[in-house]
Amino acid sequence: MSGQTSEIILHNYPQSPVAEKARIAFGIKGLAWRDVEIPRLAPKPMLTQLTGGYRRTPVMQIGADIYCDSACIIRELERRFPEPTYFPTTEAAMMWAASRWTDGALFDLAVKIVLGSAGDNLPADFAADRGRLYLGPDWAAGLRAANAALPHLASQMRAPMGWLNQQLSDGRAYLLGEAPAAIDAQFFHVVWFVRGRWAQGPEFLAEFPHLERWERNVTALGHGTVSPMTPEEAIAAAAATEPLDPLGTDPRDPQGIMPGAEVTVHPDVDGGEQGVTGIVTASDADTITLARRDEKAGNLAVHFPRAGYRVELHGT
Ligand SMILES: N[C@@H](CCC(=O)N[C@@H](CS)C(=O)NCC(=O)O)C(=O)O
Repeated sequence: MSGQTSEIILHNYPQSPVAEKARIAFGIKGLAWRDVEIPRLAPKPMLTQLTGGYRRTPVMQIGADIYCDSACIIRELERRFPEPTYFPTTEAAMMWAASRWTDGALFDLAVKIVLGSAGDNLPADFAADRGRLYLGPDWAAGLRAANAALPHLASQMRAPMGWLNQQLSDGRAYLLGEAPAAIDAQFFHVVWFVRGRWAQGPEFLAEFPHLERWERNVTALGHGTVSPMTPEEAIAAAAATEPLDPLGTDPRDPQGIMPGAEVTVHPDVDGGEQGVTGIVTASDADTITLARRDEKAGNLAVHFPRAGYRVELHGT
């Protein structure tokens, strides 16, 4: 059965910068979507019922297809809604490559600045949750180290903000010219986080007038057309349909991953997170799809990016 006509649902919460990236991505394509607000802290039982254990934000759902991670979301939106494209120039490879850095090292740096500068003002449960997720088992020491290193961390953020400011100084509306691209959303979410959640963020960014003009342009793209939905409605929407037909198999897979294999997928970082187990229905260099079944939501297809995720084959 086709999930093509199902509504787009984003499981997210307002303060999440990675969700802001997805919301801007909806804005670029002018899409209508339903907004399911999830808790900021685990456990998130209604979300993990759909994902099979993945608890990060955001997760996109279209019918019984569940897309984990903003890169997977952007890739799927481009596949289903090619116009206007997220890749308005001929440098899509450069954009994907740069996004591995915006979503990885640059985002982690912003997290260290935001959490490190908050010091003792962070609620204990939030500090423990995000500390473990981003700073590893010894996160309390990591937070203290970030707090002690704030001027250094700011210097690491200042250089790339300067690069963007310089590129934008010719008056272009967006990073690649007059058309917004995925890379605008991918850089913007970090700047949005630094501005909104670091007390010194606005003063720090005031050094970069072209960047600030770009921030206003990206903000003006908006979030598409959004209307709220309850988690119960989202689960019912999954139950009402079947996942899309799987996209294909890959005889060159370096791990020998083939349809029918049982696997567990984890973010490839030491975040202490639960993996998601299921049966592979499709995989290629960019995406892996697992079939799983939930008592209430029925048959589901859960999609992950390959880059940044570890796939463990059972029985090997
Ligand atoms: N690589 C993931 C990262 C997602 C991520 O780390 N999101 C943050 C929120 S901005 C998160 O999940 N924090 C913990 C939570 O929301 O439970 C993506 O691009 O979607």
